[in-house]
Formats: sequence, C-alpha cells, structure tokens
Amino acid sequence: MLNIIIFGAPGSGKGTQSENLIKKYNLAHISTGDVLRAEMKNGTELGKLAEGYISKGQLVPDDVVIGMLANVLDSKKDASGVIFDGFPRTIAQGEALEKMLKERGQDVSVVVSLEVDEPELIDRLIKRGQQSGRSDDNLETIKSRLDVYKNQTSPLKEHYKNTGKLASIKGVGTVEEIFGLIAEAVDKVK
Ligand code: B4P
Repeated sequence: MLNIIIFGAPGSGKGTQSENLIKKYNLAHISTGDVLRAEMKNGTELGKLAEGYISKGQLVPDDVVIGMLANVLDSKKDASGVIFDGFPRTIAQGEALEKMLKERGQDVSVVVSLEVDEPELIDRLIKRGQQSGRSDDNLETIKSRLDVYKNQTSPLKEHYKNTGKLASIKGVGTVEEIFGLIAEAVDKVK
C-alpha cells in the first residue's frame, strides 16, 4: 500500500499536485482542509468549531483532526494507496498517523515536501483569494498561517528526514515540471 504524505507551506501546491498524483497512480485522497471545509459548508458542529480556527489562520486542535482522520482512513481501506494532503501538520499528528497506519499493517512510503519561498506563497494565496472566497485567503490570515507553518508544522520535516523518507522538491516552476520531480520520487518507493 502506497502512503504518500504531501507536505508544504500553505500555497506550496499540495492540493494542486495531489490531483495529479491521484490521476497518475489511482490513489485515494485525504485532504484534511477539504474535509474541514465540507463540514463548514454543511454547518455541522465540527464545521462551526473549525471555522473559528481556520478564519484566524490557526490549526484546528490536534484531538479534533486526529479523531476525524481515523474515520476517514477507514473509509479508504480498499484503496491501493492514499495521499495525505495537509496532514500531518504537527508532530502529534505525525505520531498519530504512524500509529494508525501501524495498526493497519502499513507505513508511510514517502514524504514529498514542496519548497517555495514566502513572497511566492503570499502571491499565490492572494491570487487564489480573489476567486476562491476562502475566509483564510487574505493577507492578515495568510501571514498567521505562514507563522503557524514555521513554528508548528516545519519541525516535522526534520522528523521525516531522520527516517530517510523525506523527498524535498523545489515547488517553483510549472505544475507539470514540479509533478515530474514528484513522480520521480514516488516511483522510487513504488
Ligand atoms: P489546506 O486546505 O490544507 O490549505 P493550504 O495549506 O492553503 O493548501 P492548498 O492545498 O489548499 O493550496 P495549494 O498549496 O495547492 O488547509 C486550510 C486550513 O485548514 C489550515 O490553515 C488549517 O486551519 C486547517 N487544517 C487543514 N488541515 C489541518 C490539520 N491537519 N490540522 C489542523 N488544521 C488543519 O495551492 C495554493 C494556490 O497556489 C492555488 O491557487 C494554486 O493554483 C496555486 N499554485 C499551485 N501550484 C502552483 C505553481 N506551480 N505555480 C503557481 N501557482 C501554483
């Protein structure tokens, strides 16, 4: 079972490249951002809770996201592989994912880390905000999302580097060029 984590700052191209991975390798997609936005749209209790964090550019608490992931993971149990897009975002989430996979006789195959500098990230998210209507794609919230990434999410990179599973990829260029590099990294572990 191929388990790919796609990792990177907000706006680094995780969602975009996940779509290409799904098409090429026929994988199931788990995007915690998409799951949370769907809950917000449906006005569920979880959605209302998540909205308060997302609109401020903060992470939804670990226990909420980890609890949510266990159910989502079971719904994909017949897939030949899974892309984890935007999860894990903290060390605690990384540990929880490893435990959940281990309980199912699986492991993380590769962690694709998309490297993009901050001015480019801000530019992309501002542009997306002009069309997406997302409550978190405005300059103030983007800045706090980038701070959260630096402080809470990027330490995970060191963790995956130590396990030898990290593939750092330059996330600047055309979507196709970047995908070529990602596919090379995935093919090595397939
Ligand atoms: P996410 O939905 O994961 O949003 P994101 O980090 O902004 O990345 P996304 O995948 O959408 O964007 P992409 O880089 O593809 O999370 C949203 C929020 O939900 C978080 O801030 C948090 O509050 C909450 N959340 C989610 N998961 C959580 C978790 N595990 N724990 C706690 N909280 C959680 O693309 C951005 C833009 O760049 C697009 O417009 C795209 O077209 C463009 N782009 C992509 N590639 C490009 C390229 N090569 N060149 C130019 N532009 C490009």
